[in-house]
Amino acid sequence: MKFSSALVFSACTSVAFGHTIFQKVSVNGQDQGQLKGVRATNSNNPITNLNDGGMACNNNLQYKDNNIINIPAGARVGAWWGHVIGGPQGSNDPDHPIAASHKGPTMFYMAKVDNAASTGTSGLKWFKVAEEGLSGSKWGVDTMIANGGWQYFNMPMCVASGNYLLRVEILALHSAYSAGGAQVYVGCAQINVTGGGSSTPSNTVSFPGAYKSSDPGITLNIYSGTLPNNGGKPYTIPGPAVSTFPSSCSGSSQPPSNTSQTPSQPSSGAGAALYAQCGGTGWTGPTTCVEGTCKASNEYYSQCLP
Ligand SMILES: [Cu+2]
Repeated sequence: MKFSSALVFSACTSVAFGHTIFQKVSVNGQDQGQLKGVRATNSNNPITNLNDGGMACNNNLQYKDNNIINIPAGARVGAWWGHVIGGPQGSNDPDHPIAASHKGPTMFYMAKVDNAASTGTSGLKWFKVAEEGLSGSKWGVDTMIANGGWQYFNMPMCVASGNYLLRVEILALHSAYSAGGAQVYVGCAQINVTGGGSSTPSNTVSFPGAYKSSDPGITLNIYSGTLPNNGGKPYTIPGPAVSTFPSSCSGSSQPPSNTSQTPSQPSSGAGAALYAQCGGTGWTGPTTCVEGTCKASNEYYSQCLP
């Protein structure tokens, strides 16, 4: 029974159970607003066909507006995931932001576009700007859950200024022991990088096309006994290497002095905005809500909900 231990962790194969949806962005700790400037589906089902056109920015986009989110080069950028649109499903949802069984890497890609609000997704050239795979027994997904659904990266200082689609991805590997079992969760944000340089990476890929089921990081059994630690072996994140950028770039502005490696938190004494974080382990920001009521999703994350 090679896969018996995997089955313990793979309860989430039925519809709408434990899946997740990307649905908002933060910039240097400032929540940009629920469903603002993002392309989000209302289905939390994963994509499992690696040739699906939705591999770029998902399918059946229910939430797509004309907002473009300004992001200074060097900013700390967050992408937020919830089990359903708005966050938890019901008042006590252990599968928000995603079921803990859904171990796997998290990634960010970007593609240069003329107009982030209106562009299509076919033919785009995607470069990877960040990834978190497996470290010891901790996966990128574990970090996202510990952060209350937030997945972070630092916008490169010298990336060319201008419009991009930002592709946010979670790859859940709990059922990846057979081909077609890896679950791709993906969504995109419409962004405009300001104060950057002129660097445009050349190691780009296409979505669909970048991943194959024969990739070592796509079809594999991550379980050793009951531990989802890939048997203690290194895990190879799919896709290209993270792009590198020059350490200094002409024509760029200096980073704001308050840019830090850790997310800054809203300091307004007036309370958190609707859907913003209002509590949880380690939270030092506002614990009251300007709008809505502060409700705990789990020990790590409370959120202002209507
Ligand atoms: Cu799931």
